[in-house]
Amino acid sequence: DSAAEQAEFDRKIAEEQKIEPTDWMPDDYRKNLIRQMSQHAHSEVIGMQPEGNWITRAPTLRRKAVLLAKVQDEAGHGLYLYSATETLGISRSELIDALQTGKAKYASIFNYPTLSWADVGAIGWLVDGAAIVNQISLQRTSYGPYSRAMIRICKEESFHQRQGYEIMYALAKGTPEQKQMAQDAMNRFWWPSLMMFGPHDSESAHSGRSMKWKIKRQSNDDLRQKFIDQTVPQIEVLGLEMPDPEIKWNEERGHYDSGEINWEEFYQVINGSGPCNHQRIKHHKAAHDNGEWVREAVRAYRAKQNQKAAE
Ligand code: FAQ
Repeated sequence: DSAAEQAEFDRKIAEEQKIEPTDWMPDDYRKNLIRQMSQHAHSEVIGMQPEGNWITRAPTLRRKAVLLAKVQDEAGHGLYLYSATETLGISRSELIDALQTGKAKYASIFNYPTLSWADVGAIGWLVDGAAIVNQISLQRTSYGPYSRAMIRICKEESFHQRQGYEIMYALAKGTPEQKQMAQDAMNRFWWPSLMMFGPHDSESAHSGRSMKWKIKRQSNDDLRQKFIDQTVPQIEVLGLEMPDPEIKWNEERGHYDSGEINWEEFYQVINGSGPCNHQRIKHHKAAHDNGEWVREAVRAYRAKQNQKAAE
């Protein structure tokens, strides 16, 4: 009966056991997971666009090969996460539809344009860097398929972060013009990277329940602080100026203090009015429509196999 099922679910969560697709779970747990995991999947897929923009213009063959591989990895992460989401009983086409009609969000960061080659470095370093901090925490999430996806994805994201930092390092130690490009890219991507962690804990609608269910293991603000603390020394190694004049080591807290995020900008971007929101969805729709022949071929093949099996 449902009281016993709920008790069994609660016991598993309390004892750090994973919830698996065939296990009973509360409806709201399932819904909240579908929401977060699908938005995570959409982020990976939409996230291919800003960097994809530079594949044809990468400065060397080596940089091009690395970037191509990195963007392909993001596609893989997206597909991996869609599959994990489908284990909760929702179809891929429903998920894609929610993205294209604006019902489902994707990470705000991907609504900013990539204006120079240095942006590719800044994205790998800061955006993948922020993604890893969040995803390392999610390796311990309570839903089995999501947790296992995170373990695999983090390994690849670490490589992405390193390749981005290496691009930034080359530019920051290069000519004055190159150093300026690196500075400009970091300045533009710094604040949007901090926004990736979501609103302050006090404003976070889903955090309470997600923490209780152990879907989320650390709060938005704690993860953001962790990212700032690990990234500031990297800025120092690059020899760039701080993107935020209020960044300052706080001996008492044992953390860096920093300035306040522009939350008005954050809400504008997540509600569809960022610099590239329209362009990103338009591009996704076009790519999806162009791929219809593949889905048609899959359906025809499946029908043929079914017919053969029936004969
Ligand atoms: N952007 O109540 P909360 C990557 C929404 S990594 C857009 O705090 P929650 C790798 C939130 O969805 C990026 N929307 O929500 C890569 C909710 O709206 P809803 C993807 C945001 O879920 C690198 C509302 O605000 N990573 O792609 C954002 O408890 C380079 C209220 O917020 C993940 O998705 C935002 N920044 O906490 C790829 C990680 N922040 O759904 C290519 C998994 C908040 O009610 C290139 N997700 N919102 O309409 C999470 O950890 C969580 O979902 C948070 C938000 C922390 C993002």
